[in-house]
Amino acid sequence: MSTRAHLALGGNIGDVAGAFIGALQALKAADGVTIAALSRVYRTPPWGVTAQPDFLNMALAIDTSLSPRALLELCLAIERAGGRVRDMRWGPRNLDIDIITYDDVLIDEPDLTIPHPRAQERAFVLAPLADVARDLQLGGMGLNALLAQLDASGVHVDDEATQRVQKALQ
Ligand code: A4P
Ligand code: MG
Repeated sequence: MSTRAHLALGGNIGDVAGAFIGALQALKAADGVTIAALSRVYRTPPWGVTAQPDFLNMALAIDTSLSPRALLELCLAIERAGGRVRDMRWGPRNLDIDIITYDDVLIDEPDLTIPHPRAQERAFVLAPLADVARDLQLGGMGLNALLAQLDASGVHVDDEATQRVQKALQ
């Protein structure tokens, strides 16, 4: 039994593309997870706390036999292994892994909300997600319709980081 889920990766300290590669290799090696598709890597202006460096963001589709909670635990363990540094909400971090969707499952618990409650407002999540899940809907709306409501002008594909990640994951 396998479930399609979507993850979003972000970071803005240190070698973020390198941290993405480490996270993707760990996901690939994890029991019960198969990577189905990788988005391109995007360079994005900081959202929330704006006085911080640009982020790199990407998304992926996975097929998993893990429960949502086991998948969260795996993502948090990979963040920790990646040397996650986090002092401030929405502040700088080297690696952030968010679960955006888990099939069409809805979860609203203190430490786990799926779909991710802020994904719809974030071009840095929606643009990469559209690479791997063109027909996905969030809150009943398609990704492109959601993106059209947002200012995505600063969100650009980073070709160099994209090539580096794709090459490492071949
Ligand atoms: N948690 C609950 N639901 C989920 C979920 N669906 N996926 C809990 C993952 N985690 C989930 O996470 C804190 C806790 O959220 C986890 O331990 C888990 O139990 P966090 O990532 O440390 O949260 P945070 O940073 O305090 O707040 P928030 O809003 O979740 O931050 P985000 O969403 O991680 O955003 N700008 C750009 N351009 N690109 C970015 O990637 N990222 C952030 C941080 C701010 N600005 C950004 C970016
Ligand atoms: Mg997070």
